Amino acid sequence: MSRLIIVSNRVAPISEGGPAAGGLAVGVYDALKETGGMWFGWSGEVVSSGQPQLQLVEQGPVTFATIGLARRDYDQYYRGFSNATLWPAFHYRADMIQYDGHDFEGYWRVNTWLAQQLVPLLRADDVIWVHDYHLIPFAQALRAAGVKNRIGFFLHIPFPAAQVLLAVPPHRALVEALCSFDLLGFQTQADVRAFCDYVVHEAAGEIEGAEPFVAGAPVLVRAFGRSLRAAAYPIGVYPDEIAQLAKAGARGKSVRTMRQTLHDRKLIMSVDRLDYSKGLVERFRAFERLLDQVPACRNNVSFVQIAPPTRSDMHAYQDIRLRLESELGRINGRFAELDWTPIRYIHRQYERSVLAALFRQSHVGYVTPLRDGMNLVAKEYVSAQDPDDPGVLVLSRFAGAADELTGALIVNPIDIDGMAQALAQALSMPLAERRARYRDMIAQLRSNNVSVWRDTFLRDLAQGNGQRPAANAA
Ligand code: GDG
Repeated sequence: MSRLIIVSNRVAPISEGGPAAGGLAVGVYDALKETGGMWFGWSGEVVSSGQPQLQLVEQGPVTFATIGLARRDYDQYYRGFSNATLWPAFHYRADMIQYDGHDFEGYWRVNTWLAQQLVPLLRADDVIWVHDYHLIPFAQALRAAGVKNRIGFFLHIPFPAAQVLLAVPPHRALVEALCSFDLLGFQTQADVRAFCDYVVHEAAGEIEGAEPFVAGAPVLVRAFGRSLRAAAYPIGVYPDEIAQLAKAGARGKSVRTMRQTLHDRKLIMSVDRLDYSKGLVERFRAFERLLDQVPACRNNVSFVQIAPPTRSDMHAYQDIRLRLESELGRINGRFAELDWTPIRYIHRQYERSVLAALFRQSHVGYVTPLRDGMNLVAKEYVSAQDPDDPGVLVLSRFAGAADELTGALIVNPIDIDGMAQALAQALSMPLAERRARYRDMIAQLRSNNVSVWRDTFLRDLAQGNGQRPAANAA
């Protein structure tokens, strides 16, 4: 069996309890543990003097190959083009896109340099799986260095509609670079459709194969003189492991203390990195609307928002934090009682087991991003429920997870009244309906867990780009 090489911007620092916050880290580490192989990428360190050095650490079946970034590279590649240009553009926030040509050059330069660091570690039959928007030019750089291995790419965030992508000045170079991969994986069919639409209408390319763009039946793409394949591979979780974690965690101290301070109140629960794509301000306002419109909820419902910091050295992230905390103060000031705080907001990370246990304790999982590639929290919330007395998921239609979790109450996060109504419905939903919705969702999560996601992608990658026969892989 070929060795698997995972390439991602950040190689997650692994501790006993698994990787720290971040969907990519959780999904990829779980996958690599099963197959063994190498995980290559940035160590998370910014090196202030001298050349960054590659470090190799073996941990069981996984080799971690990490390297630091020079300050200028971090600023241009990571903070600049990846997170100030691509992240807002790919989340449909054309109003927030910042563009600097030097950052774009830095993005390309760092991708080329990282690819050159990987080349000496490669064997002829390795299968290379590159992850996410930081590394779009990676295959082009490997090909330029003579690498002929199979190279696949999975985009964890949405692929935007062509009209939004056109706002990124070097859009053509990006899509051309994507066409150097053998297989492109997206979270949803809508993302595949958006990519194909760009290829056909903006790059005079051709698509063979038809909708629905399902995993296991990729379409053939011909563009920029290359052939490749593309399909949707919705990322999953391990629902049974999460359920175990949730059951065990319920006996832990944090959860017991929490239950005591809640008394008999119902609990609404949200967990997100503090990112402007996650719709936190709108979510707080919809909870406020619920308290306005359903007085019985006052002092009878508590909303806990856990929002660990992310990219906090960027202005856009400092702004969203200020806006959120100002809304929080206003809403709590308006409704709080001496013995009740409506929104408990925690700007810190918790252990996975505590989160899972809190999900199980809560009556509503409130997951309402403005845009999200998939959203693993939605899947983790459902997984953590008690099958006999499950909570209700309130889920944004703009999360990729909404395609699969049809048993959720699906909301539009812009529609504050609609979200308040969904919360009211979730809080009073009869047990039989909660069970039926849960059964529907948990069956879906079990049938498309993270192993299925990985195996389907890797199986399709092994079949090549639709042009070269598989025997010519190395
Ligand atoms: C990207 C895409 C896509 C959160 N807080 C803590 C914590 N987390 C964990 C959650 C979950 C993960 O981080 C977050 O994953 P999401 O999927 O919700 O969102 P992103 O980080 O934006 O991930 C996303 C994902 O990649 C995978 O493809 O679904 O659309 O944007 O697992 O539980 N974990 C711990 N403490 C926390 O405080 N331990």
